[in-house]
Amino acid sequence: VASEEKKTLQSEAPVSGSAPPVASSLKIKEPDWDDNVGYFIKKKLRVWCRHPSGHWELGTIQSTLGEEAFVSLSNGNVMKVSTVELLPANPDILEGVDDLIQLSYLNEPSVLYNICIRYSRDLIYSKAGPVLIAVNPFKVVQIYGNDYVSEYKQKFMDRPHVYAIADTAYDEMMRDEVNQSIIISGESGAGKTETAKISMQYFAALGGGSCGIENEILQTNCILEAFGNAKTLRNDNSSRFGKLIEIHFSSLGKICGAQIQTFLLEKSRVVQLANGERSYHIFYQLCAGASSVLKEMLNLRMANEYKYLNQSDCITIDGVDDARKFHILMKALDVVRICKEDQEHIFGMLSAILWLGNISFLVTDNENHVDVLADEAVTNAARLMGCSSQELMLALSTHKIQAGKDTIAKRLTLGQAIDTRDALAKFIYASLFDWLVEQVNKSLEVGKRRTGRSISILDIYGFESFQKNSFEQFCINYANERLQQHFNRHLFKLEQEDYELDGVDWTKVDFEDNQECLSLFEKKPLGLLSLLDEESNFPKATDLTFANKLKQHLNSNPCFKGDRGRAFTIRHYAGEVLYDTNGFLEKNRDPLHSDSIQLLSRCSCRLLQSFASKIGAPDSRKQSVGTKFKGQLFKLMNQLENTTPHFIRCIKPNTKQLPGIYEEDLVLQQLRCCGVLEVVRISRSGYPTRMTHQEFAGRYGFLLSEANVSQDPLSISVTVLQQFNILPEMYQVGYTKLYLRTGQIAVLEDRRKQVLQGLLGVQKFFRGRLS
Ligand code: AD9
Ligand code: MG
Repeated sequence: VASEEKKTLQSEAPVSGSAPPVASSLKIKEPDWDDNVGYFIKKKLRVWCRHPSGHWELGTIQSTLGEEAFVSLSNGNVMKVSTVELLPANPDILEGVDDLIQLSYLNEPSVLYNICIRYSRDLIYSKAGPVLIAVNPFKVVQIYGNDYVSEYKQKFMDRPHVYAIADTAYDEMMRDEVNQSIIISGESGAGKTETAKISMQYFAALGGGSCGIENEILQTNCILEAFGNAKTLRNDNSSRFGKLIEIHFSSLGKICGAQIQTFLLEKSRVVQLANGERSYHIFYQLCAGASSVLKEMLNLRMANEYKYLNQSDCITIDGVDDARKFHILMKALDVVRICKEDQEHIFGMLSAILWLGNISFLVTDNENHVDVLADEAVTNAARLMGCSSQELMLALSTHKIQAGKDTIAKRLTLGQAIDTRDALAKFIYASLFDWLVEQVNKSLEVGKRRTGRSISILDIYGFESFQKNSFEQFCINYANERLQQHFNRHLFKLEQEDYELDGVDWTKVDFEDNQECLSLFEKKPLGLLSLLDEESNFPKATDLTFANKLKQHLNSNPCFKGDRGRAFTIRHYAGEVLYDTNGFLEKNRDPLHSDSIQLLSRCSCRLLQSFASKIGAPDSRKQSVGTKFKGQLFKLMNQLENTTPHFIRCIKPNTKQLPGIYEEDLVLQQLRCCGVLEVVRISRSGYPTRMTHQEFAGRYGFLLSEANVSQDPLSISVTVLQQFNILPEMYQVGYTKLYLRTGQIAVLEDRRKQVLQGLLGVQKFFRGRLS
């Protein structure tokens, strides 16, 4: 039965890279296309026609016959296609525009092509209305550094760029005294972390660059990446935690401190690796880069001698020098003022974890009970932790249980002993990570935290859909649902509410609200997280009983679908994902036995004692991993809701991590997932430029030829619009604001400039005459 179950799981699983089902509303309608085929033929205008393979090609229609068209392609061939397989293409002049909303036709091939053309010219950034699209170049592109920072700072450059987003956030923060956020999303390997670093570099450069607090903030990247990133099959430097860095600015606009929050580090990676992947970089860096003195002090060996590291046949990364990285890391630790003694503690802890992984067990009876093999692994681990080998061996092979007044030691089976050992290693690593973040934060917290002048940068794991999806993907995708809602609410809901409040006539644009999917996760008592907690607390429960419980209670929810055996499907905003509940309960409980906690609290290592006291404190009723994560996300969303958000969507152009390759299907799937096409549609059908009547009258009122009879800003505004022949469908007049369609403000600005230059000329003329 088990193997049967496995088969169905795999054959039905959505494969990352294949297009998820997309709601039909995402298709952009071209209202005038059906009537215009004739016009396209007459004028020999370009069209997109779809190959049977699904791939789109440019061509011109030669003739039509009923429902069929003959299209001549650029390679000279003529293709016969059904007219439903045709879409209008944009005129040459719009090829590679900066902002997708400038395109006349917004169908999928047009959007894909525009981004592709730009990518081939190394223009990796584009706009989709208010959203920045960043396509990963997988190579060095010469568009960063101080010269570029000043170009953007001085607004000499208007090409889309992370710097432009950072600059806007900064200006809005200074102008409105409202906290800002830059929210970066995208698949694994799409470039989120690099983009976050590029925006941090921008802010650091504003303050003069490479010294003091600015440098400290930049150095945190290398520390957190060493401890929280790892090589995966998708990204050689994959972040295995979520991160929010909040940068604080003084009233003069200089950086005066920062705080980092991290989310849900993937602990399982410390003890278990998929083939071809690595554990956290720091382990390999330490083994490769430690001096011989340090090596001796820590009983350190080569990376390939440790079971936690050698199990995946992957010790090095092409093009990465771990030893060099270790030296850079040590310098960074100095910069954030982690003293040498603490650094040694950190390295000692890492070495202890590696030796724990080498501890092996001997089965001593036919009930599978074990003893710990007393070898150098035990001696070294115990020495580094600051306990005796005896104590460590006991804690790894027995559990004390209370029997009446007596405590008796129950011997562990092989499986239990391995779990106990691994749980200890994971706990030490995760605690070390949290402790390190705490130390970094202490160092970054310079001034008192001020509100109204901060910019937060969020770099969180993107939506994941693999062949096999487990508890980790469950949490990651839940986080992405929350972020997607924030994105939707901000861009669509607020937009519409704004219009309505101001009395503007606005045809509602429907958008996909994912509230239903979020409720599926969060509802009490019958939501995924509550049911998971309930089952985790139930001693006899198994992953299968959990799956059955979900099916029993949630099958009526449209976002949920029970599957065979332990599997279930969630309809996420970005597509369906099939989860296997195998391991859910254990990962959600994340147990550390009280014997292990006691062992740690008796260790002479100060750090281990403090880790133990945190978890062992009587008031620290242990929360499940899922519930804790939910709490963290709520806090995060609360924080973000009090900021003006700026969104960056990173796109991975290929799965090979190579430059110059643009896989259309892969890009399209990502554009659909992140709602970019939807944003473009809404921005375009709306009125992206808006100004209060005061602002508008103040800026353009003087252009009126006759002295305006009224002083009322609203009538001035309307008169300006009429005098400059702005067509009525190009604007809407609200109670408080004027709403203009794309491009209209440029006409007025142009006119204003001309008039001002004219006035300036007249002034010069008179000055010349007077002097
Ligand atoms: V994950 O979800 O953490 O696995 P990210 O963070 O989205 O992922 P990351 O920023 O790590 O991806 O980018 C992956 C790799 O792409 C980097 O290591 C760089 O080699 C490459 N990259 C990304 N952005 C740029 C860029 N702007 N310029 C050059 C880049 N290379
Ligand atoms: Mg990353």
